[in-house]
Amino acid sequence: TPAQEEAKEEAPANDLITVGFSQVGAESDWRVANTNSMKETLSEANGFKLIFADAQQKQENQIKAVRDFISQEVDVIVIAPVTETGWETVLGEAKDAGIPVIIVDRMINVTDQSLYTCWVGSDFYQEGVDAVKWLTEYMNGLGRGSENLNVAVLQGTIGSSAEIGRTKGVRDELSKYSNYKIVLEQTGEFTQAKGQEVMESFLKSGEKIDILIAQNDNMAFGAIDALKAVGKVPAKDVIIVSFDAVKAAFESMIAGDMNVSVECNPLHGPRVAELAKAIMEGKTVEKIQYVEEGVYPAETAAEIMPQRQY
Ligand code: GYE
Repeated sequence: TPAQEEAKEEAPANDLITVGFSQVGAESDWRVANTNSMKETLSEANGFKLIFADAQQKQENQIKAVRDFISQEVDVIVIAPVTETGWETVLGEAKDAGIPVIIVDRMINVTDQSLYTCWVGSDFYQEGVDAVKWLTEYMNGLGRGSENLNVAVLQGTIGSSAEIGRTKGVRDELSKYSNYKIVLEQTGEFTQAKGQEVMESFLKSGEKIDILIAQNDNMAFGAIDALKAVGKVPAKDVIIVSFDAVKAAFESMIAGDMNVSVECNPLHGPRVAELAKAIMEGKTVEKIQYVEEGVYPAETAAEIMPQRQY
């Protein structure tokens, strides 16, 4: 692209910005899209040398990776943290080494805000609220708005911002309605396999389930398989509310298996590239940056699907 050509001219090969990126893992379609976005943008053509480390969903691996980045004297460290807590020590080491840290996607929970330079990601709490706002309107539209409705929740990785925010947003918004009740809630680790397994156990529990809220699309896909396996019709017998809005979720909605997916945008690469350049030029950057997101119900899926980038 012309932009890449321009970047190439500006950044001679010996001037590449070295970025160490500690990624959560490859647990979901969202994650794969996030990795691709980072790899595509933090390319040599754009003036970067990217060192990529996959943590396999384990924070201890991330801490090791960050220490490696420090000893390799990278210019910038980027972390998509698995969980919010447990970052003080290693970020203190990065600070002592004078290496700026950009946090992407999930947040970290530290008292000393100088331990990272900036963060870019989603408002997970708002996503949870938006999901329930959509749900309650939808149930009203079905004429079921004042029924006693049982909700099952498949949570993401416990202690991750995406889980914490969505859980709280959903609970707070649901608490406004006395007829909605969360009867089952368990983690499916954000993976399809675990989502299916936990949904199977939800179904075996004998609880009546009217609505499933899966904290990401991949767990919803697993749950949909579990429902079909016991002869239930997903999106009808059990309303399916999900998060991320990856391409496969649009396919699932078009197939009639899912009712809604609340968007979570994984395309952080361009934003991170800009931030890394600005930081290297000594500029002050905004500390907290949220990305824009929408809500995509099944009715709009066929029309919107062709425009989706991930
Ligand atoms: O929703 C899920 C992924 O942190 C926003 O992590 C991210 C979440 C995303 O595994 O699919």
